[in-house]
Amino acid sequence: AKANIGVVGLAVMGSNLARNLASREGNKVAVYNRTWSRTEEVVEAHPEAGFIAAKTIEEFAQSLSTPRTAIIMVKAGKATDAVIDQLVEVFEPGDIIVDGGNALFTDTIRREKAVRETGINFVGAGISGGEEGALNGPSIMPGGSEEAWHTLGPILKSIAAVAEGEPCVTHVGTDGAGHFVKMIHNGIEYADMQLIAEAYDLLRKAAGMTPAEIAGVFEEWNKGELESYLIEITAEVLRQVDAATGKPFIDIVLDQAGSKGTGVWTVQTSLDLGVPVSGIAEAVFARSLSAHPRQRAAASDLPGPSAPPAVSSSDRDAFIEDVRQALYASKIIAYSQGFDAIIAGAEEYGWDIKKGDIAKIWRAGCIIRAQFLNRIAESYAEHPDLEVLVAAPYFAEAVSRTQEAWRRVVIHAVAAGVPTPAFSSSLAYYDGLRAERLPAALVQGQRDFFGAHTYKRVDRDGTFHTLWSGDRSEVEETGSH
Ligand code: 2AM
Repeated sequence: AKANIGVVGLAVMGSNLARNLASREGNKVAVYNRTWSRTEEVVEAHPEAGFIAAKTIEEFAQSLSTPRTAIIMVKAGKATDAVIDQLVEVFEPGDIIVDGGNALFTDTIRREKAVRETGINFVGAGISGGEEGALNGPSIMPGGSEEAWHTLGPILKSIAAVAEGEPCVTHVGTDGAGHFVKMIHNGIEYADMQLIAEAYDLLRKAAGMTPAEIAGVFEEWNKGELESYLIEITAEVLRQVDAATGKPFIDIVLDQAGSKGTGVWTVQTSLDLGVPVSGIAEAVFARSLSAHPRQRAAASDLPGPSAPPAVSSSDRDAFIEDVRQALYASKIIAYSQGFDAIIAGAEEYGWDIKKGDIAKIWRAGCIIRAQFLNRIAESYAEHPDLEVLVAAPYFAEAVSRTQEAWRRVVIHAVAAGVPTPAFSSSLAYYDGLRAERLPAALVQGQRDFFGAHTYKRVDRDGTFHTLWSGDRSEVEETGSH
């Protein structure tokens, strides 16, 4: 019998995805890896999967029923292009090549265009949830054509995580839409993690709590509106004790955060699109700052506040509750900004992205999975053309209820000298967004003064310039601009 689906690239993500596919009713899975010994290893370790092992790419193509469908799970970049080139040689028009790696969406747009010329379908699919998700059910964000989705949809639905009875996969949009949305997912993940880290830092430094005590706080928070995978694992990380030293695990970990680039891509892309994803940007910058040990050493003697405020033991519970509310409000802003980037990307690249469906497929299988996403899905279901998520009734109410605590926490952090870039910038964004008048008017005045960049008036249409170096009268610009 031939296989209905194949996997190319059998490192951990690829072999786990292949095993997940094989475990589902109706699937027969062909596998191929550049290095044959790895294929043998995977096939021998998992006889229950009944893999068809291919030694060559030709054999792989022959082992697949038509339309052939193959998921590439190799390192993003050159390896992906190399495998696509190989598959295009042995596949036929109507067949489907899926890139399940973490490709940059503009690469996916380029590849889709090139592969389409051969009559073969190319689908860039974001797959979230890491190794565990690949094996037991990831959240999957496929782009590509409707035609490809018709064949691929049922297969991806069979392996995706399930949230409240619904598989966490939807056809996101054409060409690079899936990888774009996966990128934004990772950006939101950066912001969410940084916000949680700032909450921890405040409880530790401003309230003087131990990691174990803070773990207890996160366990409590996980029972309420903050309930999420990231809050849950934060409690576990903070509970962990280092076996070698007996110290809290958190205290033996070098405080320099790494990254693999998707957060940076989100910010770079958002800068190009003109979307203020300030929470995500601060999260990326916070990791960069942490990873500059020589600069940090050079600055380590610089002064902090001479009289930092103390949180007395009788104030502690109120402070903890304020931090919880600040975290919730900031988190709403992070997601609101992420969805802004999705709206702007969809507009720029011509994708019809259903925001509510995106929130739904993030409810399970991926790192940002949380109850909270149901509220986002509901908001977009009620108001599909919502201008900005934070203004949806549910979130507007939540922010109204938490904003005073949010302000107290930022004030306290500033006074105590505890850095909270994501809390602070989210609040600044919120106040900027809701402001009746912004000092952007002054910036426009400055731009007109030094560069004759012109301005618009609040009271009538047209484009104007003031003769700053002349008699300072106003002239109306005509046509040519
Ligand atoms: P390998 O086992 O032959 O190294 C993760 O590195 C996965 O990507 C592995 O399955 C690896 O195959 C595969 N890979 C890396 N570079 C590749 C390339 N240029 N062509 C094909 N597969 C590649």
